[in-house]
Amino acid sequence: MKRRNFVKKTALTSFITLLGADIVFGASMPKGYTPLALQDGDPFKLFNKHKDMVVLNDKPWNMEAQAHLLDDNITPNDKMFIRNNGLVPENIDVNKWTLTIDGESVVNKKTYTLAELKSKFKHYTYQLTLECGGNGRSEFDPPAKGNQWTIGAVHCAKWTGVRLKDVLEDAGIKSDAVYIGYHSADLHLSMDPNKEPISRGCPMAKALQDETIIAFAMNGAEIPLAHGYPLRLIAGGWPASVSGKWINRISIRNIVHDGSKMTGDAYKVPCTPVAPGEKVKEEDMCIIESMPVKSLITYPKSGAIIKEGTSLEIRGHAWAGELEVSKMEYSIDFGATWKTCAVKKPSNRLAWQHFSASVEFPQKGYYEVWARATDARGNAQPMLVPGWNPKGYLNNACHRIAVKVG
Ligand SMILES: Nc1nc2c(c(=O)[nH]1)N[C@H]1C(S)=C(S)[C@@H](COP(=O)(O)O)O[C@H]1N2
Ligand SMILES: [Mo]
Repeated sequence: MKRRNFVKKTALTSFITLLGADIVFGASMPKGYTPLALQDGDPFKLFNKHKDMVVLNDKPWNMEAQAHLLDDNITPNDKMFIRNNGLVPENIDVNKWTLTIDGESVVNKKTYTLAELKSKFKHYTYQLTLECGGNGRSEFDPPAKGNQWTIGAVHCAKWTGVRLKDVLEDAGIKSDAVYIGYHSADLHLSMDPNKEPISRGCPMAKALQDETIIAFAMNGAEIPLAHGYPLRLIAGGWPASVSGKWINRISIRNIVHDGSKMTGDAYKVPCTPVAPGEKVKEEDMCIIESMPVKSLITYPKSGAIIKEGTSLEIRGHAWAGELEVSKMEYSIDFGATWKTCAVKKPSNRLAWQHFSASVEFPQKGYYEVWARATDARGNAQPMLVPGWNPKGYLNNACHRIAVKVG
């Protein structure tokens, strides 16, 4: 038998990862053959996603959740949105995967294998909220280009890894360090290996926080391929674009990181409010840091019908970037009056918080339940779409669901 006629071991490993099951006779699969279960390119099967997830784009893959899918306290893989800027890396060989720490402000450039990272540094597990900066973009008027996210580009999974701080300190941080920037294995849509789809980062203060980790596990298992397998940076509470997937290099920079999607107007908003549609000069745009206060009603699903005279138990999650949510309210009269919801403490800093309330309706008819969170500094969610900005970021308007009584 000629070995070259058979599927390569690396390809086999990635098929097994995608399928989430061992291919028992995988060694006999012809070279270049794609298992049937993956042939149709069905993204739901491909990424193990729930059938109610909504695909926004397939080149690159982008899909979002619906509010009712996000009801779990800890988001499982099948309900996590996917945001890719490039092509998912193929043929990942974990035994050869390394992470290099370099940059102008590193004392000793270092390269770690996955095994070294795992054995050398202490492991930590945190539940961390990741929301795409463009979540809610679809509501801006005039519209902004880009994925038309509604409300579903947020998740709060449990990540396990080593502290970025411990790894950076092991390599040594020079006193002139201001920023870190990640580099990843995904391929630019143009297939040009010299172009990076995305290479973002954060100031040293965020990089050195306890909860900023280099994760190798999610919800107690390997990180799913679409979410950054085998190694991912996680910086909860900041635009999820800071949380680099498939990372293989982190640079300690003596300037604000200038990688792909750090420059121009990407992930930036006008430093001071502008009129809808206004052109904004690059120097008047500021990099988004902590995400604003926001919440989602995850139960019931919008369109719920209940009997007259019964109360409705609503629940959901609220989050506020680097801050805690201190108050959660709901309204059944389009925001004229508000009542308090019970809101729990987060499981750890930067995890979303659960809220619930028992809602009574005065009579038969159509209602909307609106939810509003307020952060520890007193910032409340706006009832309608907030400050327009050219790229459609940071829409934290109150979420609402429709309810019919009787
Ligand atoms: N390497 C890499 N990391 C990335 C991205 C990407 O395209 N490539 N997308 C970023 C953006 S814009 C977001 S919103 C989150 C999405 O994370 P998720 O797909 O796990 O939900 O990953 C971030 N990290
Ligand atoms: Mo994003």
